[in-house]
Amino acid sequence: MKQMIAILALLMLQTSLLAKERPNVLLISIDDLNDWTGGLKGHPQARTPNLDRLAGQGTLFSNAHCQSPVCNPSRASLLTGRHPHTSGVYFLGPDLKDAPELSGLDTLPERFAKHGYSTLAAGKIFHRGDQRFFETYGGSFGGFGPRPEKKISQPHGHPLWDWGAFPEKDNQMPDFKIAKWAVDQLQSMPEKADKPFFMGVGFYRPHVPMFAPKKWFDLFPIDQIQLPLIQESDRDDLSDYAIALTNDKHVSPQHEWVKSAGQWEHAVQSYLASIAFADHCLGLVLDALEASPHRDNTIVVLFADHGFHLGEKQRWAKRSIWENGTRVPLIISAPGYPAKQRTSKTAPLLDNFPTRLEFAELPSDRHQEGRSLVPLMKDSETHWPHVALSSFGKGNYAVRSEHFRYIRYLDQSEELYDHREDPHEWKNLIDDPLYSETILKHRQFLPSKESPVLPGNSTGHQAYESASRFLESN
Ligand SMILES: [Ca+2]
Ligand SMILES: [Ca+2]
Repeated sequence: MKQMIAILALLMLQTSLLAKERPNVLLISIDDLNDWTGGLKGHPQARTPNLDRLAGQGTLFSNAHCQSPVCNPSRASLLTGRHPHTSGVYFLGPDLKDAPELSGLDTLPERFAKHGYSTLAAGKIFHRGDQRFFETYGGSFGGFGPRPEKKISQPHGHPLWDWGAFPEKDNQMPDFKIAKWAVDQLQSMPEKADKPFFMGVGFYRPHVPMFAPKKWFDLFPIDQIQLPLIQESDRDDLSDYAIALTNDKHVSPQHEWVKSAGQWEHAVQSYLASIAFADHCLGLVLDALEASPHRDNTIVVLFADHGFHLGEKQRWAKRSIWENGTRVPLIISAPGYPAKQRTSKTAPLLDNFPTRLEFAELPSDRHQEGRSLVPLMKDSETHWPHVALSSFGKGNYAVRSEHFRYIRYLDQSEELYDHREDPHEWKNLIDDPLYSETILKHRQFLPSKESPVLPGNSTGHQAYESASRFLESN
């Protein structure tokens, strides 16, 4: 008996030692941030010194893409490692716990908790209900933030759709409070804790309303704002279905309205200001990590959940499977891995789950639909024939490889873009015989099995249903 107790005690000691040696994980998300960052160069005026600093400490995946251009399905996919076409969670609803394919699965923080991590978060990591998935949840601190009594710029439409300088001070902003919460945690967490930590920090800007204090707007004088490059005839080579799917029944403003109301520059300024503010909040957290005893034993992962149009293809916001809708920042910094690294190999956000498991030396999970990105962090030029699949409703898919984007919609219309020559995706090459082999190759990545769309009444559901009127003629 004594011997058994001694063996047990030794085993427990070993387990706790192992746990202590494991790296901490800091998972940072930025809501609705497209490629307007210093590293991705989506807009020449984007000001993101702290994202750039983090990229300098690790690997910037310059060709990273969400699996769905909507918050809920993108995050559900990343946090469970399942594609939307596997789960049926294609749109803003249902909640991942109401999807039969996902309800019994560990989410990423739950998996880490099972393996001896303490898990904590504040802000928006999951689309909603973060407190269900973390042992400690600091709060949303007001989420999308305070709003003025009267809308500033867009009087009509969805209550969240507005932009302008508001409120007065940084400390009135939820993201600032979330950053302060994370700073407090990093400062108070002892160096020799019993368990490593998995901390989520989810920022809400630049998601609408695109509000930030005036000083962030002052960085981008309105008379110097550069509008996104667009081609007036860009939509002429798209199917009616593609245009309807990405415009009809959407809650975002119509591009014609934005232009005629003289708001285009102001909205671009507001997005840039919101990004600069979110980046500032990120900087507070990075400073605290660097000043803490955890700096050399913490993996930092930063992602945004999907892209955002600001007039490109004559449309606004998310909910498209073009480059503007799917390209996101993804940065991973890990102790012992190269710094200042950049790779243009394709990285789906879905790969985050298996990547985290490998870093923390937790058992791999063969049911994961992504793959670990660790080989790319060891050698950014390694052979990587993998693609990112993004969907917007069953039957609507984009396949993004290193150089191409191939799209096929439910009406069977298709698009192909060559990013080596056409970074704005202006020229649909689908009928160009020079690309027939490339098209065939990309078609092979379309899923052979698709879950039906789980019901809901979101903008995505409505747009998807509305666009279906074009199917009858085919
Ligand atoms: Ca989002
Ligand atoms: Ca075009």
